[in-house]
Amino acid sequence: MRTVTRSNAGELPVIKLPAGFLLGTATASLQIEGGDRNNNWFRWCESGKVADGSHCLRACDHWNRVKQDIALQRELGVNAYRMSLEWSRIEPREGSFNQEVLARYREEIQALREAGITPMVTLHHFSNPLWLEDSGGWIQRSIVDRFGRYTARVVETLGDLVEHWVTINEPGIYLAFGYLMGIWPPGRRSLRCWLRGAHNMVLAHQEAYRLIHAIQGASGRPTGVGVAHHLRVYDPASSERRDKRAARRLERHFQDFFLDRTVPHSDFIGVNYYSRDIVSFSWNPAQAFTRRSVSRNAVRNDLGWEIYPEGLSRVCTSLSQRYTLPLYITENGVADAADALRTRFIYDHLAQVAQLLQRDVDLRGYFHWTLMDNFEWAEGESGRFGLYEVDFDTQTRTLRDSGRFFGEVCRRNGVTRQMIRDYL
Ligand code: IFM
Repeated sequence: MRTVTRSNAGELPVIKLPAGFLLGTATASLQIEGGDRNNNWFRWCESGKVADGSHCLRACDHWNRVKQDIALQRELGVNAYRMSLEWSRIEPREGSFNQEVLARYREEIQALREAGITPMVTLHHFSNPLWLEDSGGWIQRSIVDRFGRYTARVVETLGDLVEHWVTINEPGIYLAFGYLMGIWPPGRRSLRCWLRGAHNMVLAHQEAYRLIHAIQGASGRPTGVGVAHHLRVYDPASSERRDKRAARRLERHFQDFFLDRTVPHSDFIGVNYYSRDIVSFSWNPAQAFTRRSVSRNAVRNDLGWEIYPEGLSRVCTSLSQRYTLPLYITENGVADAADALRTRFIYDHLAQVAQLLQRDVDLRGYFHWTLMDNFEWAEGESGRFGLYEVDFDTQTRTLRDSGRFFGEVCRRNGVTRQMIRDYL
């Protein structure tokens, strides 16, 4: 497959996306809302475990700026938005639901719809209420009923406004970082916990899928339910058998495990695609006997991740060969504070989307990560993925050049010759 580089910008193909294709941005509640002290990440930040010392209590203050942030999306011209709900706000104490919070989310979603923006709503995106974290979180079997109860309440309240539901965001990442490597809350390093968590997340998704369909079906509403999977390309460092097996092992444990068990209980597959890893065998059992590195000469983002657009095609092609469900790119983006790479990043990944569509892969939408710089978990405020730059002290949002480009992509449903001349 041809890699497009700056030197051949003159011959870049135009991109036309099909009518009805969802184009928008993605965010997560904990990363943008700010102001919530009742979740596991609040406590993690309090204990000083975020690289740059920043705190999710600040984030983008979106909780108080919902209208302003919807206006940003109107300015871009998106027709869709992937957002998540903060469980710790909705159910601050076990079994007690906050109607005001649900009403606020309802207002937000209603406002999106009035602006012509289709919402895709995620129920769990890495953050847990403290009561849940303190009573065993995802390693207790009770999580299945707890997640089900929360899901049912949300869908009963918001179901008339939302057709697309993501139950869980990136189960593989959440569990690996929180339960195996210990670099996210709850900071565990235990294979046993990881296995129990993985099993429970699958069951929780299956239960949520069943409940959402039961509730929506009873009202005759069209509904799609899926998981947003973090899918990377794992390429072996050499043709040696042990490197190949190491790459395959990562794919199996951190990706296929969740795909194989959730796809039969899903209506679509969400693909969060960012990068690839070069994998070699290592004797380190804590890393599943693998070592990951970045391909030599690779263009890297601010966090050192390789920019590898072809990987998006490889991941989606493989999914379309293995499963029959429609795909959404539920996340794709780049940490790039200087905005030196993002425009080209977007173009190159959308070019892959266009190729996939030409090959009849059932791909229905693309959500760019992310609307605005936000709280990037263990990296804090220094991982800058936004189409809008955020000054966290003043909460000023400023459209980056790449944001201007993405806005034109949304308004024109593709990339024209003129846009290639102007931006690339
Ligand atoms: O910010 C995260 C997001 O919460 C989940 N997917 C990857 C993004 C960038 O790291």
